[in-house]
Amino acid sequence: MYDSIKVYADLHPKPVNIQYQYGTAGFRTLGALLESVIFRVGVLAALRSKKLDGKTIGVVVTASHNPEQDNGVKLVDPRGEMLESAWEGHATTFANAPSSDAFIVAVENLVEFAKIDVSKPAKVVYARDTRPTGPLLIAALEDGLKAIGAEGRNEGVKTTPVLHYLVRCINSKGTDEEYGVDSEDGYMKKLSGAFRKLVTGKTPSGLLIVDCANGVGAPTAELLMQYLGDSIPLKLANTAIATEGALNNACGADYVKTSQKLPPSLSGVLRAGQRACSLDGDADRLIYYYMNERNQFRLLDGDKIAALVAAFIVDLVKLSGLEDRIDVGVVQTAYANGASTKYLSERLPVKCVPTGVKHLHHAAEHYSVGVYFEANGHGTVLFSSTATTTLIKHRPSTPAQQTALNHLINLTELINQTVGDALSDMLLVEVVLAHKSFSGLEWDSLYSDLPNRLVKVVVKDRNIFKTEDAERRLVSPPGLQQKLDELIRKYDGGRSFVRPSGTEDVVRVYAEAILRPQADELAFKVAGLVYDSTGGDPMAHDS
Ligand code: G16
Repeated sequence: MYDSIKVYADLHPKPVNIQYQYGTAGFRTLGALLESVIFRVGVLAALRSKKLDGKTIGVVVTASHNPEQDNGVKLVDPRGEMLESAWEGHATTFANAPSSDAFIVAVENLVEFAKIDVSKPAKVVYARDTRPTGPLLIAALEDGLKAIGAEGRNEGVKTTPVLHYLVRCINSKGTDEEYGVDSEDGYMKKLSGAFRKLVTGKTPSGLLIVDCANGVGAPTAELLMQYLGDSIPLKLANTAIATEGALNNACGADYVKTSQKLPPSLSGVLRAGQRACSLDGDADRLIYYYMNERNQFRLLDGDKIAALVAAFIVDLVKLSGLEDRIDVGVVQTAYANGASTKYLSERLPVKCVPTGVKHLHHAAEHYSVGVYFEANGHGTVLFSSTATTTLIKHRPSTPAQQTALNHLINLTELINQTVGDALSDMLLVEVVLAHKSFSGLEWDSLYSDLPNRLVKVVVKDRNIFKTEDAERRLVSPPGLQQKLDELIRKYDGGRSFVRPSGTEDVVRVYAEAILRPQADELAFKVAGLVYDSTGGDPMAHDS
């Protein structure tokens, strides 16, 4: 095995002078710099599979919301969740081994450290998004699998959430917790079937425009539309997956959330009162918005989705008579708008964790039903296995209870519980809007967002920024948090924090305040302090 790994590793040498880091969602940098990393990830995924007795591990080659020239890789554990964090360090060590010999030593060390029986089988299922560097990187991944003798299953171009779904289906096949049929067709049938049941007898809330970010969400949404038939009127926009430079460019969930405006391509298309949504580059994030009567853009972000969905589920749990047996909780990050946290905390338990789906997912597992959404639109709802069993075994005493119970059971099918899934979340939102007969305006009125601003600052070394308290406070560089505290105190309702991004080479600054100009001013002053304390790009710009 080691001889073969060495032969293949020599075909994918690590570029000199580059240090890789497993960040918020795997490795992410310019696609042209990732060949050696992806090869090594292939070997790592196979070792993880061997360690877990031949369970299938997932690999997605994607850089999600990042610009088209970037690429990256996300690893998926057997239940469809993100790679166990203890293995992130191993991934970083693998990626940074300077030579093929050093890489072999790293592999030997991991085999010994993790007590891996290398004679066990290894299975890896993989897919990629639509980036131009994808095919080359998939070839490198396949070399990694060949080098170690792993069985690979190529799923071609798929969304990240579809790949997560497939991993869980493959590993749960034939068990009590069978998750679904392990094919894209199985995914489509599961989601569309549950959706149709949930909206039976309800009137759809009008045409929904779906901005596909010119990415993999476009073909996937197009296919989903065939399964959904006339149960929901959808119109796809930004579907140019073959146009160079179009991916995530002035469109998509990240653009809309951070710039707080309509993708220019939808300007003039979206009429007053009409709602639309944007997916990101690998279709795991979702942001909604609508134009109000005065033709002003109104954002309905991940926080608003969490509020809408959590309230709906709490009501159904009460109506089905299961209030005493099923607790519902919400998980957010520091980016959650203060108004959303207030709204939700008055109704149910809310927890704040560091950025990254892996953190939210694990925290959400502590509730019978855990609703987690990042403000950027990345999130889902988890039903614990006990809660799922309770739903199936419950015998309601009234027809109204039965109806609510059926809805909850159908929601467990509609929601992709492995990871945030823009298309599944979109159908979930549409179900709630149809049940409540809500327009964008009524949904928006649940609470009023505090004005907020996100900016990013390019610094020499983002690694000097260390945080605590779920990333709400800086512990390094020394003294900077005290300066921030003094500044923030001057703003009515001011709140701000600084953290290094785990997906881009920047430091992110978030600020909110009671008034819009104050939120903007606070964000840019904090960015200035960040720059002054470290030496960075004075041109802090909108994220
Ligand atoms: C990834 C993560 C998200 C995170 C986002 C930004 O999203 O999955 O949990 O919020 O990156 O992270 P950071 O602020 O550390 O750059 P995606 O959609 O890009 O995979």
